Amino acid sequence: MNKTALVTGATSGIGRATARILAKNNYKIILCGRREDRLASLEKELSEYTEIHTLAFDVRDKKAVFEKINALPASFSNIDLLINNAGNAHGLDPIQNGNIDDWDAMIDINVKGLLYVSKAVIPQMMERKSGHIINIGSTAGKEVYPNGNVYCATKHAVDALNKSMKMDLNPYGIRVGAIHPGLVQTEFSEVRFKGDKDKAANVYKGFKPLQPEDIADIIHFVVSRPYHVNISDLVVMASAQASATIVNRSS
Ligand code: NDP
Ligand code: 8X3
Repeated sequence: MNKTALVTGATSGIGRATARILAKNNYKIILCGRREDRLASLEKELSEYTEIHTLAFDVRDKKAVFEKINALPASFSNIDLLINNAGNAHGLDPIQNGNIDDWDAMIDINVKGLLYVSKAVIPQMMERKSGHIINIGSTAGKEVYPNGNVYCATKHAVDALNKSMKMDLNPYGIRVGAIHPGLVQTEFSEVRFKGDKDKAANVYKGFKPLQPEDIADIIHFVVSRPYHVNISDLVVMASAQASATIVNRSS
């Protein structure tokens, strides 16, 4: 029987690329995100390969998260694979100039949203004593960089939650692992810089950044290992990147 994957943040970037590779590898997919037009067009694209179900909700909306996931049709309700991917950075300011709405958004989406979705999905995994959760962290969850403050804090939280989930869910046979990418060329920087495309493009200038498909490919590798193998913590950067602040832009 084909496995079922729920992918948050499937309307763009890493989540969309992951949905695509999983669909082509026989997973049934639950596509999640807020932008319904994008969910619909991805559903249309991927229905050629597999069964697709779409769920439009904001991960910050606790009630909606539980209502939507609890109301999944029977054919999608046993989720084998949860990809906790939805998230963004909002702003890049020194702490003293930080925008409180940006801080709220990052904490509410990247940390609390991930927790809500996990809480909604985990019980049926526990019942079946099987499942796999992939948390998308970041190199920002392993080191901090100037002005990254709250975004880095949320990704450090994802790193901690990943480790904790792995311990707590261990008795239930549920695999848990995180992938921590460095710079990936997605809509991430456009969101961070509030639609400023030039500023966003500068982030990826002068070197070959990771592409969302690179991360999706790694996610597929991780989830296709035999059951006794759990890749629990994986950092991946572009070859030109050595740390959050060291990027060889002449490459
Ligand atoms: P994108 O901006 O391209 O995609 C972000 C996705 O998250 C979208 O599908 C968006 O969907 C969804 N999302 C954002 N806010 C919400 C919300 N409130 N409720 C539901 N869904 C939401 O960025 P990436 O693909 O790059 O980011 C995906 C993950 O990867 C994030 O967790 C990010 O922190 C992480 N990451 C990114 C890196 C990068 O350099 N790009 C590096 C390391 C980690 P919609 O707007 O439709 O709701
Ligand atoms: C995204 C990578 O370096 O912009 O998490 O924080 S970075």
